[in-house]
Order: sequence, then C-alpha cells, then structure tokens
Amino acid sequence: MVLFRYPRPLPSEITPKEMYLSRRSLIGGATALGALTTAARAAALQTHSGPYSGSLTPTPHDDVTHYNNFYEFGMDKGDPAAHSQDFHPLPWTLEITGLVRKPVRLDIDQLLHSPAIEERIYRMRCVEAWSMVIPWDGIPLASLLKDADPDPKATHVAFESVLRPSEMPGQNEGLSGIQWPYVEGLRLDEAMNPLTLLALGIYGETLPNQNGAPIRLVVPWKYGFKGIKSIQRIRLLDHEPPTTWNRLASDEYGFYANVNPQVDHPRWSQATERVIGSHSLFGATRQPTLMFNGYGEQVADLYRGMDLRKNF
Ligand SMILES: Nc1nc2c(c(=O)[nH]1)N[C@H]1C(S)=C(S)[C@@H](COP(=O)(O)O)O[C@H]1N2
Ligand SMILES: [Mo]
Repeated sequence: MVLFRYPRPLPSEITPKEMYLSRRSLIGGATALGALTTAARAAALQTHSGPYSGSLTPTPHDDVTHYNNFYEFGMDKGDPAAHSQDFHPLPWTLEITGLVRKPVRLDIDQLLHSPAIEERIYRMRCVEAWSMVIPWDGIPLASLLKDADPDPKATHVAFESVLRPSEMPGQNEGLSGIQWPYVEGLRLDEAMNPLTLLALGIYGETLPNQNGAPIRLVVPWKYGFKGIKSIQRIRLLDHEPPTTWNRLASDEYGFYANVNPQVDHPRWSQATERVIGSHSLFGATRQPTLMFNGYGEQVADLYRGMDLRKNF
C-alpha cells in the first residue's frame, strides 16, 4: 500500500530558486570550502566532444548540483546535496546480467578511464515541469550492452539503484512511499538508441553524489525520473520490468514517460516548463516544452504507430 499517493510536490510548491543563490559554485573546483562541503573530491575525466550537443547553453553548475531529485537522500530539492556526504560510492561494480551471452561485471575504475567517454550536452525535462541543460560525460549504453551480447529473446532492460540504507537516509523513512531500491526500465531498442547514455560525470568531472554517483542513466527524450541514479545492476529481460514511479501511481507515471507537451500530467500541464537557472522579473522563465524534449528526429521512429496517450 502506498502511504502518500502523491509524493511529488505540485510544481508551484517547489522551493524557490533564491534558496540556492547563495551557494558557492564548485566548478573550477577545489577551493578549501568546496573540498570540505563535497562528500568526495571530483576528479577530472578524459572526455571528448560527442554528437547531439547542438548549441545548448548549460545550466549553471551550482543549479545542476543543488536542485536535485534523489529520494534516497530526502524529498526536497536541496536534500541530495545536503545529505549525501556519507554516501561512499567507491569501490563499485556494475553488472550486466540476465538474457545475455556474456554476463559482465565492470569495475567503475575501468569505466572512469574508458576512452569511450564522450561529452553530451542534453536537455533534461523533469515530469514536474522544470528543465535544465546538463553537460554529461558518459558512455553510450549500447556499447556496453553489445559487449554483453544480448540473447535474441531479450526485449527489455531493467536497471536497479544501490540499496544502502546506512548511507542513504531516505531509504530508512517510509515518507516517499518508494519500495527500495529504485528501479527503472527501457525497451531494448530504446536502450540501444545512440542518445542513451550511462553518465559518469558532469561538467568534465566525476558525478557528485547528488547527481547519481558513480554511474547513472540519461535518456534525454524521457522525463527525468527514467534517469535512474547510482546503478548497480542492469538485467536484460523478455518482459517489461516494474518501475518505481509507475508502481507508486500508474495513472500519473507511465512506463514510457516520453516528454510530450500534448499529454498533461493529471495534476498539471506539460505544455511549458520552468527553466532552472534563468531569471526574470517574475522568477524563472518558462519556455514551451518540445515533443520528445527536442529529440524527435532521433527517436520518433521508435514509437511509430503507437498511441502516445495510452502509452504515456
Ligand atoms: N535512484 C534514484 N534515481 C533518480 C531519482 C531518485 O529519486 N532516485 N530521481 C529521478 C528524477 S525524478 C529526476 S528529475 C532525476 C534528477 O536528476 P538530477 O538531480 O541529476 O538533475 O533523477 C532521477 N533518478
Ligand atoms: Mo523528475
């Protein structure tokens, strides 16, 4: 049973931006204060420019790292930055198992030094009707799945976050109603799309805890909740796996969760979005939301012939 049917705030209830303005940017890094306030020192990644970045201007680093959803550390936007200092992601192993011919166990160190790391500057649209632009550093998921050699019977991919209540205060509270660990899923063809990324960093440095250290999923044409953080297990399946937000409220959060300005959330419009990090006289600017978050050219074919209202 779900304690709180609607653990997400209404967009209008989200903490105002001003709360975060006084925080210090850590980019360019390693000021004495910065080193004390971050759980783990960010390390530079060897990254090269990837495709699909277009001409997007990234959201300021301070906003990307202090306006977060990561319920393992609390439900407010500032909680993940404030309460993730006891999470120690390293060492870490990521396994790819299930319907594969070559199950893989990947040491995060290997991944962090992989020559395949690319920078991808993507739009990020949360289902709560706000958005950012984030410069990720990561490896296309397709390349790792190919190494595992999927069995022809595999149709879906399931992802599982870490379960570590001793380091994640939110996993000890029933407040969110989430059944831990956080789980997500994709169809195999979505997982193999060249846009789908396993991110190891932002802004050219390893992921801060609050952004999903040490490795998280990025699926830029879908609502942010599909971007599962701190992933330990990836499994290939022959059926659609359960997903965290769909379990909580299946009438509000579908399996597909493709960004779609024409299909409203039952409690708010999805036609426009609040631009995090922008400022106008009346607060943050709003902009129109784009179909598939602007990535239709790359992904619309995946959904040909499907009713996107039904498969929301
Ligand atoms: N494990 C886990 N992954 C998660 C979440 C979470 O609460 N737990 N929140 C999701 C939501 S709702 C969003 S919008 C994005 C936010 O990513 P960001 O904080 O790095 O911007 O992470 C997603 N991944
Ligand atoms: Mo979200």
